Amino acid sequence: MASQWRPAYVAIGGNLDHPRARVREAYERLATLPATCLVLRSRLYKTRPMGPQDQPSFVNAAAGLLTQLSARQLLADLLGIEKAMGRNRQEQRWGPRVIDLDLIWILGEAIDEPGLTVPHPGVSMRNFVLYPLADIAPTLTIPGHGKVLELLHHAGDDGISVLDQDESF
Ligand code: A4P
Ligand code: MG
Repeated sequence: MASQWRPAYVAIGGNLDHPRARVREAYERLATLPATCLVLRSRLYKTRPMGPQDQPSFVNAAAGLLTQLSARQLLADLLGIEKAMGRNRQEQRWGPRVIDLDLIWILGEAIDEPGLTVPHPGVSMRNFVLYPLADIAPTLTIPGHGKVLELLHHAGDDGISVLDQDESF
């Protein structure tokens, strides 16, 4: 019997190699994952880097999926997309990257294992995750963290703006 379809949310970010185009490419690649439908796309946000400041601004976004994959299978596919898009794993922590795909939440899974923690532990501190997520899942409550809109108000809007269509980036 086929597995159930479950909602899942993926945070997308990058700041190298025309990041707006790379984020759009990530959406297209998410849409081709097996046993998965890309259902929702957030707006794109220009965000100040968390971590080292001597790197370009990031573009951040969030995708809403329906998937039959397990959290582990989905993470493996996300890492596969990062690799296919040229992500270099030798980077410094929180340094520049062409694309980063983080599994924020998937219905019914609470996992804390080496290599996979879901819900993503950093979600409540990161406005560059919460603003895009609020576009597509404003009523979501993330177990262990809280309601997306409340987390967003707490995190604030420092360094974050909706990416203007005309802005070259
Ligand atoms: N991993 C465990 N759980 C997960 C999960 N739920 N989703 C493991 C994705 N990966 C998960 O990931 C390292 C390992 O985490 C993976 O191999 C996977 O097995 P990574 O992407 O190489 O780690 P990272 O991204 O360098 O570090 P970390 O702590 O995950 O940081 P973040 O949160 O990804 O931050 N500034 C702005 N403005 N916007 C950004 O998007 N991103 C980062 C990276 C830094 N500064 C930023 C942004
Ligand atoms: Mg990551």
